[in-house]
Formats: sequence, structure tokens, C-alpha cells
Amino acid sequence: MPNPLYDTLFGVHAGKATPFLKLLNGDVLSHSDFLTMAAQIAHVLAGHGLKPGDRVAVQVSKSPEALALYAACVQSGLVFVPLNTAYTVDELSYFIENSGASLIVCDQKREEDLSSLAKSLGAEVDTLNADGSGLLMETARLVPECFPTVSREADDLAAFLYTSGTTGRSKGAMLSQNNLLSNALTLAKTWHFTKDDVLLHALPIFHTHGLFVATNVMLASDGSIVFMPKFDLDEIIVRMPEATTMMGVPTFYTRLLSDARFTRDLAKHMRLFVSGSAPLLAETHIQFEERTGHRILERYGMTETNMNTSNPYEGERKAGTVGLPLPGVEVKVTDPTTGATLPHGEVGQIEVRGPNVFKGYWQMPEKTAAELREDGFFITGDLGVIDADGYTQIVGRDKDLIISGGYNIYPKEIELVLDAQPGVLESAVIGVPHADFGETVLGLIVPAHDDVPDLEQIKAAAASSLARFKHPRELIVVDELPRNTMGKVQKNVLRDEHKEIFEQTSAFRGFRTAIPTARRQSCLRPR
Ligand code: MCA
Ligand code: AMP
Repeated sequence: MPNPLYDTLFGVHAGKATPFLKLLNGDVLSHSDFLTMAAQIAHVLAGHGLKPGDRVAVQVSKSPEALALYAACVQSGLVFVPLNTAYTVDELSYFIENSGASLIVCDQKREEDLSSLAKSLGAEVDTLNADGSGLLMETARLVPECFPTVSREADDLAAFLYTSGTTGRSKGAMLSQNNLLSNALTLAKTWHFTKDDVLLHALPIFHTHGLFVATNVMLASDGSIVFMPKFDLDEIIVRMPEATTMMGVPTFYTRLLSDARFTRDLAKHMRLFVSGSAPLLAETHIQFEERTGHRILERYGMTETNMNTSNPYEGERKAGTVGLPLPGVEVKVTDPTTGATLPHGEVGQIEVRGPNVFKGYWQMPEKTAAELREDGFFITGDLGVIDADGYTQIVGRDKDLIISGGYNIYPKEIELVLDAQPGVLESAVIGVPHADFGETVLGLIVPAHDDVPDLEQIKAAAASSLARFKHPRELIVVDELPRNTMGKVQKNVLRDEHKEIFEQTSAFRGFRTAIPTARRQSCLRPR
């Protein structure tokens, strides 16, 4: 029975003893071992009574079993809904409820917290821990090693990835089999991946970059992966000699450059370094080339679209640009007011169309209609310009978004938490430059009347409801927020005023406590 995504990325490897996942403890999982694990998990999923199209919400640490769970969902025709491991129970509840998940797979530590929610929603819970233990694999080991692949059409949904919105409510981006497959095949070809490639994989697997770009490309090209639970500078340096390629967010590359062990000699055999998810400073691109002789290949994508543009594999990789449209993808820059296409050289909103573009937001037809045009063009919310050679440069964002170490943070979500605290009249959350994370979160608070807000209490409230990476690095109390004539908070003014609060010159991880003049009281997050 056909299942394009499973057949092309997974099924094609049936019976192959070739290495797929190279683990840090020296173990190697062959393609065939991996497919067996996935098939056994698929039996467990069937045992939960799941039917094609049902959603499986997954918050588990990165492990071979977690990746096999993704493969099992594809093989079973289920919709995989991966969730950031940093999310709090509050945050998870929304995703689980909104997606209408029939099964939640989580770490045993979270089981108790999520069981009552699951019960109220009629969902089941299964467990998978970071070391592969838990009920899921205990059951999987007892069932047959082959699973009859469930038939799917190219347009059937394969995954929901949640992406936050300017209103603070996250939206489930519906991705079809063909959205994922077309992009994986295009990227593998464009970036010249072959079975001889070994990828250093230190990205999380709950986002597009680590799952649909890094993993799917390696599956599509038959190569192998040095599979790391997380980014660890020492491990990257130790394992680089056996790799040919690496994919990462800019923080990976600035951290590598901050280490004297990362030399031209260490990187000389490498074929390709790819960067994305956040802007790579031209300065980093240049320093990297000076150190290693390699020009990082920068590409541009979104949760809703997978990858859209890429600097060329052969040809000029222009620092500060995200390159050319990928084969089959159209990119244009339009006037935000009229939607008219602008000539090259003019700044406007970036729109993209192609087989990579998602099917819409789950149960949010108005939001889908606002961003996905009837002619198939998706309005990205990024501002850019296309140069005379066709390269796209991202010059800003039309959306209120902070990207910290490759994680997207929507200020509204944090402002809602801050505004709800005693003594707070209103707040504004902005992104400010940060040497390690590119941008980081700064919260500005206007007290109600003559109250002095308790910043420790506010910090604690943020900590209980928001994932760690969203916590403001600093809270500053101000008398008022700057507004334009329409009454809208001028975040550009605030960003400009506070742009030097975390000095850019410090080595990675370093950040200091500059005293902004506007501040009456502030609270630095302890590290
Ligand atoms: C960890 N922390 C962070 C972040 N990561 N804070 C802000 N931003 C972050 N990104 C917190 C930790 O909880 C910790 O808190 C403190 O900051 C320092 O942790 P540290 O050990 O330095 O961080 P780390 O564990 O080394 O993680 C940094 C990281 C990681 C390696 C950059 O965030 C990462 O892997 N980022 C990649 C994200 C990604 O894959 N994005 C792709 C999205 P404390 O010490 O206070 O407890 S897909 C996408 O964007 C599109 C589609 C695309 O184009 O790819
Ligand atoms: P996400 O919400 O995770 O889908 O993030 C998508 C956003 O990340 C895009 O809309 C861009 O703003 C940003 N992004 C991704 N790749 C790049 C890049 N190479 N340069 C600048 N911004 C990027």
C-alpha cells in the first residue's frame, strides 16, 4: 500500500545493515535496526486504538527511540505533533488540547502531570524517557518486528508543528506528506548529499530544522548521522573528524569560533556547514571562512514552509543573504499594503509558494486566510529585498518575533503573563542583541499607580508558566511606554534604547549588567 513519505524516506532502507545513527556511547544503529524499532512502536500505537489521521502529541528527549516514534507515526498514517522539551505543563496543555491528540507520549516524570488532562480529553498516555526506558519501548519489545504500512496520499497530513502567533495563541501548522518529502528530496539534491555523508546532528528533533531538514535529508540520501542528545561543544569537536557535514543555528557557529580547538585542520575534511533558523551575522560568516576556509551555506525557512531559499552549493555564497529560491519554490517581495509585487532592489514582505508550503493552521481558518493567499502564496511576515542576482536578503520582520538561539519567542505570550501580575499596569517585551543567542528577551514593566512591582514574584510567575528560553533575561521598570499617534507601543524605539544592555563583545555565555538610564529598578535573571 503506498505511503509516499514512509516509502521514500524509510521503507527504502528495509533490510540494509548500513549505519544510520552513530551514538555518543559508540553504539551504531543500522537502517534496518531503526526500521525494526519503528515497526514495533507502530504496533504499540495501533494497540492504543489509533486510526490514520489521529494526532500523537510527543514531548520526549532526543533519542533514537524518539526518532523511531516519528517514523512509526509516518508508517501508521498518524499525525506527529512534536513539542519542545522545555515547555511547562501549562504550555503543553494548550498544545495537547488544541491538537485534539488521542495519545500523549511523555517522559515518566511528566506522566502524573499530564494524566488528568489526558483523561479529561479522552486521550491515552504512554511514556518514553531520555535513555529509551519507559512503557512504550517495554511494550514494543514484545511485539512483531514488521508492521503493515498504512496507505496515505501525498496530500494527507503527516505532522503539526506549533508556531506562536502575534496574538499569543500558538497555531498548529498542518504539514502534509508531500510538504516534507518534496523539501527533503530537494535539499538532499541541492546540497549534494550522498550515502557517504556523515552529519553532525546536535539540533533538537522537535522543530523543522533538526527533524525535517537534518534528519529527513539524511534519510533521503542514505547517509549516517552522529546523533547527539544536544549541542555540546566538546562532543562536536571530538566527533568532527568522522563527519562530513554539519547543520546548525548561528549560535552553534559562534560557539565553535569561540573555541581555540576549532581549527582549520579540524575542519579541513568537512564538505559543508549549513546555517539557518536565525540570521547569521556577515561577521560570523567572514570569521568562519578566515578560520576554516569554509563558507557557511545559509538558507531560509519557516515552520509553515520548510525551506524556501538557499545559498548555492556551487557558486557564490553571499554573506548576509539567504540565497536563491530552491528548485520548485517561488519567492517574491510585495508591498505590504497592496500586495503588489515589487521590483528587485525594493524592500517589502517576503511571500513564498511551492510544494513545501503548508496546508493551513489547524482549526484556524481566519488565520490561515490572513496569511495564505488563495493563489498559494504564503505571507511569511519577514521583510526582505531581492538583489539583481536573485539573492534574497532578510532585512527585518513585519511580525513581532524574537529569535533566541534559534528558538522563536512571541512577545505577546510573555506580555500576557507579565500584565497579569499584581502591581503591573502594562508591559512590553522586546528582543535585544545577545552575543551567544543572537537576540534575547528583555521585559519592560509599567507599574500600576504608585505600586512598586515585586520583580522576584513576577519572575517566579513567568517561570511557572513559560519555558525557560522565554524568560526575560532582565526586567526593567519604566514610567511609561513610548507610543505612536495611533497609541501603538513603539517597540523599535525601545529596541534602540536598550540595544546595548547585553554587551556584544563578551565571549559566548557572557552577559553583563549594564545600567540603562531609563531604569528605576531591575531584576536580572540569575544564571
Ligand atoms: C537554552 N536556553 C536558552 C536557549 N537554549 N535561552 C534562550 N534561548 C535559547 N535558545 C536556556 C537554558 O535553559 C539555560 O537556562 C540557559 O539558557 C543557558 O543554557 P545553555 O547551556 O547555554 O544552552 P544550551 O542548552 O547549550 O542551548 C543553546 C542552544 C539551543 C544549543 C543554542 O537553544 C539549541 O539547540 N537551539 C536550536 C534551536 C532550533 O533547533 N531551532 C530551529 C527551529 P538556565 O541555565 O538558566 O537554566 S526551526 C526554525 O526556526 C525554522 C523552520 C528554520 O529555518 O530552521
Ligand atoms: P519558525 O517560527 O521557527 O518557523 O521560524 C521562522 C523564522 O525564522 C522566519 O520567518 C525568519 O524570521 C527566521 N529565519 C529562519 N531562517 C533564517 C535565516 N537564515 N536568516 C534570518 N532569519 C531566518
